[in-house]
Amino acid sequence: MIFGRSERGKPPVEPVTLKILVAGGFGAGKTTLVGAVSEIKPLRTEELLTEAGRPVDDTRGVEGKNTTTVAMDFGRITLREDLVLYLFGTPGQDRFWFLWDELATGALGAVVLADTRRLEDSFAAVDYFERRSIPFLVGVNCFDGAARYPSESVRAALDLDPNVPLVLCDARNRESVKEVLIGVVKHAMSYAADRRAPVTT
Ligand SMILES: Nc1nc2c(ncn2[C@@H]2O[C@H](COP(=O)(O)OP(=O)(O)OP(=O)(O)O)[C@@H](O)[C@H]2O)c(=O)[nH]1
Ligand SMILES: [Mg+2]
Repeated sequence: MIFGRSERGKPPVEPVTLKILVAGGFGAGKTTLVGAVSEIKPLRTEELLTEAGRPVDDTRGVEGKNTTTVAMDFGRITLREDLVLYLFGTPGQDRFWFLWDELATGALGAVVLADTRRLEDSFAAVDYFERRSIPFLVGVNCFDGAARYPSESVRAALDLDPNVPLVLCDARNRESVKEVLIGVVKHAMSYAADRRAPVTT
């Protein structure tokens, strides 16, 4: 007996896997974001912030924080049955910057998490992706008690190109983080499509 296409069971789909970086300043919520959406137990490389590190670890504004990422966070999320994201959270402190190039290799796009109380901490991440032409989206992590600013002011302060998306999010909330990740995938796809488009004169 011959089955029509619709009668055959759907063949298993081989998902496309994409690598997304989660960057931003110290304590912006990168580890929290990866942990909020990952469907596998996230790999973390947290070390305690110690008294000895006080002169170099600037914890102003994040006084409750007692650990920091020293290598990376790693997590995975299936956005659709045919689309899986591997998330790589970067360390936030300057002294671990040498790891960024390694982590950025092969990344489709990036999320720059920003905390409006320490916006200047995200300048370096914005510069990093701009210089390497890696498409990125800015996620403003709305911490409790932090003042809310209009998106336009945050965009101006970060000197963002008009085509860079900026969204408000809560790094602790799975649905909110999913929106951010969908946003970065869409942005990276349209960025890639624009680059492929033939130049007409
Ligand atoms: N209120 C609130 N707290 C948050 C949010 N995101 C993170 N936090 C808290 O802020 C602190 C810093 O979060 P982390 O996720 O460790 O920040 P990080 O960016 O990974 O930090 P580094 O790896 O040290 O750069 C933690 O104590 C979190 O519980 C948020 O959206 N709202
Ligand atoms: Mg971290």
